[in-house]
Amino acid sequence: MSPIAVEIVVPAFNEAERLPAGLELLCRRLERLPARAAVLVVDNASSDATAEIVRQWPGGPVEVRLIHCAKRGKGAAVRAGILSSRAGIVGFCDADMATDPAVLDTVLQMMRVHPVIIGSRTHLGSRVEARHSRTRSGGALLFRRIAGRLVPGVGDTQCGFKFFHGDLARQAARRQRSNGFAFDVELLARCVRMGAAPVEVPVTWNDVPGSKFSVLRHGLPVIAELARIWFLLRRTPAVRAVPSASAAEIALIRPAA
Ligand SMILES: Nc1nc2c(ncn2[C@@H]2O[C@H](COP(=O)(O)OP(=O)(O)O)[C@@H](O)[C@H]2O)c(=O)[nH]1
Ligand SMILES: [Mg+2]
Repeated sequence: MSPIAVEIVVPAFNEAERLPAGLELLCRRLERLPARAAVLVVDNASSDATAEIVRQWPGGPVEVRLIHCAKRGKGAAVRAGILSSRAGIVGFCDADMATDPAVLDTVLQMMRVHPVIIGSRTHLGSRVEARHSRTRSGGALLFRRIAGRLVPGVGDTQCGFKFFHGDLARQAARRQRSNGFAFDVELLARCVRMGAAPVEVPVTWNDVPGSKFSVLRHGLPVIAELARIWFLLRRTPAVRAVPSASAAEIALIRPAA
């Protein structure tokens, strides 16, 4: 069997409802990729059957592993997943598969050239099927303004669908300090500081009910996290060397027929 070329981290907190359909969809997609893939579900102290669902997931061509992360938060979970990955390409996506994983084929082909590919709901080619509440959309606008300063040139830092050359992701995650919902901004900014410019791809995005994000509970902490990221990055000099996937790792992905 060929080595695992792509690992996908799925942060999951109390996702017993949404995870089975999400994992099923993701695994079906991954089975058809021209590269061997595995899924790393990262749970932190879910009080429902999330962990059990992953433990009992039937074996198949796509291995599904469970990782426990002691620290709470989406950022902490994704960081733990990336750090336990070993593949040449590492990515993450949400348990609800709000971003249609059908775009994975395109993403993998683009990764032969680009070290960071991210889904973007602001891309003109994207199909955004539903919208958030007005309060959340207003908050998102403010967030985008600030995030745009930290990661210039990126229209949508928060679409939960991002792929990286593995060593680059692991180096960025090792430096990542954000544990909450704003962690994407820090992860991307750290990649940029290592010389890797993110490329945005159009996605089909569907707002799946059951979001764990509450404007009331997470709104202010997320803005505070952005301020902290700004402070952290001010003291981080740019590193020149870009760690990228080796030619051998990229060769594991066959060009599209
Ligand atoms: N492990 C872990 N995952 C989380 C946490 N908070 C959110 N997530 C996951 O992050 C992903 C995105 O969350 P979601 O609730 O869909 O947020 P939204 O799409 O931004 O409204 C889902 O897979 C969640 O299960 C957390 O504290 N720990
Ligand atoms: Mg969601």
